[in-house]
Amino acid sequence: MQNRIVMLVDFDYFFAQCEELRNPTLKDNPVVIGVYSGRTEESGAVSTSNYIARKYTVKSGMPLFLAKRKLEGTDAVFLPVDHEYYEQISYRIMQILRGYASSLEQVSIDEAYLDVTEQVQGSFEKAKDYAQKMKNEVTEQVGISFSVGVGPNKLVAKIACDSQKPNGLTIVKPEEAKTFLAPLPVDRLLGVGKKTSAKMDSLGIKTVGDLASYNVQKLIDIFGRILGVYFHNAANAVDNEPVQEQGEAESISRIGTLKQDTKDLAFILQKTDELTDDISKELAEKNLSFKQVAIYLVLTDLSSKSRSITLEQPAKDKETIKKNVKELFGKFLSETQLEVRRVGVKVSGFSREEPRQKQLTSFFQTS
Ligand code: DCP
Ligand code: CA
Ligand code: CA
Repeated sequence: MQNRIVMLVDFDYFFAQCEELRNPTLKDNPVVIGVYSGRTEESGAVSTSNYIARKYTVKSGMPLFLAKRKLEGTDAVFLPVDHEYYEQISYRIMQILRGYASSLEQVSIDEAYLDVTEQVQGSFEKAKDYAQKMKNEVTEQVGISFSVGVGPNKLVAKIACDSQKPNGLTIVKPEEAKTFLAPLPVDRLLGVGKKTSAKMDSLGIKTVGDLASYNVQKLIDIFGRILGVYFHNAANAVDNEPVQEQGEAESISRIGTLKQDTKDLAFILQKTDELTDDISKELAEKNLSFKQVAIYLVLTDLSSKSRSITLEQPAKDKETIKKNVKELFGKFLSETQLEVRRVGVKVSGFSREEPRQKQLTSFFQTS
């Protein structure tokens, strides 16, 4: 295979940066974006925060009350997620980035891989100026900063990007890739979770370097052929996965009309459960996980409303949809006097489980 040049772009403190964009006076304050569960005014988790808030050790996923405590005495600003607005900004940036690549693979609302091999004629020197030009254009056109990792494949580009944030530009040339990965803990590799890293630890494998020099046949005996070969290759910075356009729907939704107008939660949930079963089949067929669950409803005065919730972790099961739909409707019904006529359920924020079986198999065959 010809030498490739792959970039991973990851927008900086994305939801919080979007909020700063529409209200620049926030820039000097700690900013925390919260996913409010709605149970009480305080309950919920931190979606993300700007870097000023991070100095006070605020982290994604942390309970909001804890973030509040850490930021006590500061002029911190807490805002709820506004997913639609972030989607719009994301879309505009992705459109600009597309112009810079032969192919672009969006992996989440704030991340995309770009294959720029042809654009920079395979030169890592040129890639640096090229990435800088891309950053400048997005800053000028949209006003959002991002970090970018440049490497010979997706695996190296991703880890390069993570190594320097925010507003980073990190280049790892093919000949530097192995040394670059070697000191990192093994769980930085895609597909090495808690269980696997504990197992590796018991084998004396702590770093990616340890894994790279571990006997591949032993890895195969322990983890099976597909995973064993994958771990061996990944640790040695070998990754032939192409940058693939997804070209897929960004959400899956179903909508239906109730047999009668109602304010009865149980009656509504009968309908939304049917819709959810249907959505869940499509998710399974496409092997997608989702990060957002939304409800849509039309009231008796024909006004339509929607409410959504962002999960802390991607999920793929029906029960998660049903639970969140129930919460969203429960909350909504307590706030309105009108009856509901039509209801809808939507999931979005898709990702695929990684490493995918298919991905690993093709990896195995080509390496
Ligand atoms: N997000 C979330 N819950 C999490 C993690 C992230 O809702 N537990 C959302 C908010 C983030 C967005 O996804 O803005 C992108 O996630 P990143 O992990 O890329 O984090 P940020 O972009 O916020 O920060 P960084 O500058 O570290 O990339
Ligand atoms: Ca980000
Ligand atoms: Ca990200």
